[in-house]
Amino acid sequence: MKLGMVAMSGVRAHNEELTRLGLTLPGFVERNKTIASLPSLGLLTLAGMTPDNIDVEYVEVEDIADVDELPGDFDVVAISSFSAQIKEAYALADRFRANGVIVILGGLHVTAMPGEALQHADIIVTGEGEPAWSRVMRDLLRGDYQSIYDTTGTPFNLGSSPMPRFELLDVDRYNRLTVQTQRGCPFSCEFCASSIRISPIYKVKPVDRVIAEIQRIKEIWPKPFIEFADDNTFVNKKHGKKLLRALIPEKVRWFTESDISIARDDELLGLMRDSGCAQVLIGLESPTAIGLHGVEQKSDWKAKQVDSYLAAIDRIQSHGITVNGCFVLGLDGTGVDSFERVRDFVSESGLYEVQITIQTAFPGTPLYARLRREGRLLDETAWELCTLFDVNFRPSHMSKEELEQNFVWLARELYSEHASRARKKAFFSNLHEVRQQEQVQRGDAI
Ligand code: B12
Repeated sequence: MKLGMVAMSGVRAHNEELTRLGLTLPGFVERNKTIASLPSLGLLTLAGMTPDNIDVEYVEVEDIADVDELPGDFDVVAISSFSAQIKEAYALADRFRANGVIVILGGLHVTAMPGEALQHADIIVTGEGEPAWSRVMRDLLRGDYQSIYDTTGTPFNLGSSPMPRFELLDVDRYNRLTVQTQRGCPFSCEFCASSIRISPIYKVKPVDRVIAEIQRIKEIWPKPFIEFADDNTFVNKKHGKKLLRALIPEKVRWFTESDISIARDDELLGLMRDSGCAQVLIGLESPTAIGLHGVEQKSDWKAKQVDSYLAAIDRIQSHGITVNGCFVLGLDGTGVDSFERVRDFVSESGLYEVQITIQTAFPGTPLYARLRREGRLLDETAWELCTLFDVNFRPSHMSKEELEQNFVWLARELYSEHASRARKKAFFSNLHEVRQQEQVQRGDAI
């Protein structure tokens, strides 16, 4: 049996002005180049638990309009995709099926919309892929399979994680590779469409397994840059420190996502620096409590942190770790003044890097359910708008057009060559000052 792992790849935006801007603004171009080339870790992971008697090939499809001939000579294909490209994934699946190829679909969108996905697949897997994969493969080999394998009630133990088959990749195509150290998040943000939707409980992968994955990557790429495909790496500070200590001898540069609480732990920050952390991405979401109220649904945690943002960014960056602060525009309660507030906060904070996105109602999220109830979704199944750069709902305190136009304005302000350069310069001069102060305190200057 020949199995094709087909990853939908590349980045997307429908907003034409923004797409045009993306081609010209240096900050935007740089960020897009960095993230656009990442492989599907989900498929590589499942490839790692596929029996040896099945031939596996990994293929990436960026734009189905470019696919004249279907890739490979497969008996079965497993297609991965997120909401933004799900319609393209369905079109591809339909073509494979018309050619007699068995199609398996799974992942975040399929878990949120199983009925829809089933119309384009022979088999769907909802929830995490690992608990179902061996059964799916066994049933396929026997020629007797089910149409739905639902793992939502059987959480996967990351201690049994298979080794992703990184060797299936043509590594020259990538500027970084991903490793996952955890799934889920202890917080519950209304808009979050990430791993919490398939793994409601926060869980970590044992340190030795993470290190084994990095060592495997180093066999095919001696000095890799690692992006942790995590949502919130350092929730458990004790585990985080253990991971960081084990990372130090690996001598890799890495990037991850975390919440702001890391700023309160100097030992953790020191270990992050010593183990090669190049950047940590933090969802600040809004510089004002207005936008943050109600975002985190368990204890309004995000709104409670906003007063500490400036000091926290300063603390993290003073350890030589750059912070990529993420802001969501169009949050309920925020109006047209929110764009200037973000711009001003970014320059006041000294953030090295910034990411702005538009609030997006992804299927399966509490936000989607609420906006649907309130009749505020512009089109309930316009999944192609789930790009984080397009508007798929009616904002509460501005019009859709105001949100779009001001977003483009903010992108111009933040990603101009001048602004990007000023942020980098400010980071290094602050760091220089911190180092000098430390020297004086230690008495080195005398
Ligand atoms: C790496 C990454 C990318 C990469 C690689 C994408 C790829 N081909 O896999 C790139 C840079 C290309 C990318 C692009 C985009 N991304 Co992205 N990305 C991520 C990131 C950081 C990590 C994903 C990951 O590797 N997870 C680890 C793996 C192991 O988990 P997994 O993929 O969910 O797979 C598991 C299950 O879902 C399941 N499974 C998955 N696929 C399949 C397939 C089959 C057949 C089966 C059986 C099971 C199965 O089994 C796996 C093991 O349990 C996440 C954020 C995060 N921290 O998770 C965002 C994230 C997935 N991206 C997101 C978005 C919005 C985008 C873009 C739309 C951005 C844009 N404007 O272009 C595009 C979409 C392009 C597309 N291909 O559809 C959203 C998706 C939300 C959603 N529900 O759709 C996320 C969650 C971030 C967010 N802010 O919310 N992304």
